[in-house]
Amino acid sequence: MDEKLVRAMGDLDEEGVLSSVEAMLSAGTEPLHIVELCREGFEIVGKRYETREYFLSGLIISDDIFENVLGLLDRSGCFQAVEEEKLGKVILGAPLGDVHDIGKGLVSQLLRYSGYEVIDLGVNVRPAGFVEAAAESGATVVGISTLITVAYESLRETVLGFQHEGLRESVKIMLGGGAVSQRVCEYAGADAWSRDAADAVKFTKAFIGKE
Ligand code: B12
Repeated sequence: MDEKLVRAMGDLDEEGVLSSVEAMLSAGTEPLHIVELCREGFEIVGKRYETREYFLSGLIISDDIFENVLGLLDRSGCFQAVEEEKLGKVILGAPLGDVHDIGKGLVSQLLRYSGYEVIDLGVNVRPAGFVEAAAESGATVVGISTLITVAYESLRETVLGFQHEGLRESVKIMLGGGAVSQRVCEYAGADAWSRDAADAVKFTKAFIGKE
């Protein structure tokens, strides 16, 4: 079943993807596992784009298909919102030069459902945009989602921006998205990185120190 979903996503077979997701939900599969399989499918799409088997339209179609997967997950009520006191504020955004926002959206949902207030700055956010938002809101955690390599420089500039404003000690910065790695984290001078949306919640809990 897992392989079928990954393959259908890679093949841009919307019907195949949605029927697999429906079957998995009925069988009680963890929604985050479904998301992870879709992410693997997206990787196939990305590779086919690199080898010119797919074009930009292929990337756009994969996004559309995933929107429908999210619709199914939402309707099944598996992402349950928690109504409780906000545990802290987290700023999220994609850096300057990057318009990918699917992973960021997932991270945002998970953080919200874990009781954190999310200030989502959207995509293509200037370094100063992150710094200003943290200064204005008092948020102490910033998450930056990066899918393309051209955005590495703006990651570094964002971290430097916090330093210049004297906020680096009070704000923790986590990176995520397909283009990040330990080396990128070190280059940018961030505090943590992961390619797993659930880690955004783990990091935030550790940074803010509340459960
Ligand atoms: C869908 C897609 C698009 C869609 C995006 C739609 C949208 N609303 O986001 C569209 C069509 C807009 C698009 C555009 C482009 N794309 Co594109 N796209 C993809 C694709 C196929 C999937 C991306 C995706 O959403 N994956 C699924 C999500 C769930 O994964 P994720 O973001 O990594 O998130 C997970 C984790 O990383 C983590 N996470 C995410 N954020 C965070 C944050 C924190 C703090 C933490 C802890 C965790 C975390 O949680 C998520 C769940 O586990 C990838 C291929 C790939 N391998 O990823 C290419 C890819 C990213 N795109 C690529 C390219 C080249 C482009 C374009 C330049 C194409 C063009 N010629 O115009 C433009 C970029 C424009 C720009 N300036 O940004 C390249 C980038 C190559 C590179 N080295 O830089 C890729 C890798 C394809 C490839 N292999 O060539 N794209």
